[in-house]
Amino acid sequence: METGKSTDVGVKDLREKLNASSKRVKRIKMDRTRFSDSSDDGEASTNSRRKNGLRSRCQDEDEDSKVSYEKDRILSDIEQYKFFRQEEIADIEDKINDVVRKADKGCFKSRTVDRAPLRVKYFFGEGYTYGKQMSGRGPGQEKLFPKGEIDEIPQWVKTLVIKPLVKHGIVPKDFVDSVVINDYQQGGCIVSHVDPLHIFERPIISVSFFSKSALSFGCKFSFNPIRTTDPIVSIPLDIGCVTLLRGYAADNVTHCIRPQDVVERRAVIILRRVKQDAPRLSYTPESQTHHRSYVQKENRGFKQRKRSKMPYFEHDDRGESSEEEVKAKRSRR
Ligand SMILES: O=C(O)CCC(=O)C(=O)O
Repeated sequence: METGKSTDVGVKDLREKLNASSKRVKRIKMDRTRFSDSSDDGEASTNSRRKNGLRSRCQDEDEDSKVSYEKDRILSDIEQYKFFRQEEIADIEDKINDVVRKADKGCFKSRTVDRAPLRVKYFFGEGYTYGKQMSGRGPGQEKLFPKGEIDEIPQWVKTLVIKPLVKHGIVPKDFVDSVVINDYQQGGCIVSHVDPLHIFERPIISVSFFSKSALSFGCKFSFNPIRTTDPIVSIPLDIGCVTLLRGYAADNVTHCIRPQDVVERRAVIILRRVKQDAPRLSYTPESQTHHRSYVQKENRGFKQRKRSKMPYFEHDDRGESSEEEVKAKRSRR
């Protein structure tokens, strides 16, 4: 039995309370038509199939209704809220800039900061191996870093971000023990992934800053040059907007930030809770050595990339979401 850990159930309870006092929280009605989704292109390709006489009208209708059913399932497990005021947003953005400055001065532990050319990740509270850091790759292999190897959650995140979420009944007190700040430059992205199911409880909460973007579901990425298929559905990520993913939206479909949806600098604070039984690396001289050499290699690579030509995008290998992506990447290695 889990002790001392609030689970989804606790969140639901609080949300019931929240519903009772819904005047305090303005729930954003998700505009399901504002963003492009696969239905437009779906129609185009459906038309061409019709022309070619490859499929019957019934098959097309079946497919359309499957897509719209999946869209509905995704959207029904997403919540968005807007309650941060302009001044609060500005304060949080200042604090994010402080984090960037501190990291540039080398004030954080090495595993707190993960740099890539068009996005930097800052881990607080808990961090985990992903992408190239993993000896065994692929979803399900991620492990938490040993306790103490990541900087603690900054006090400002607790006061300015988590406290208001608790106050508005969005998360129970003490739910969040892992905070990640992603700082994207224009054209930065996060490839399609599912946040590791064995590492993180649901919901996954995020708050967006600096500029608007979009969270896309069900895209497939291909690289060199980077391209994505059309999403099954995209939702807007406005400045200061809080987004919660759970259920189908969190577990059964991948999500991503597409490079074309980061039109200027953008940051997001991701707030999660690690599972009590999440696998964790132990303190071993070996893991330390492995990590140190990984960081040195990465830093060298980063400097070289910076010196030569910055690539158009950066992706981490996290959440290789489809067989095709895995195969495509392996064939290039
Ligand atoms: O940038 C975002 O809003 C989402 C980022 C994300 O999904 C992740 O870092 O796991």
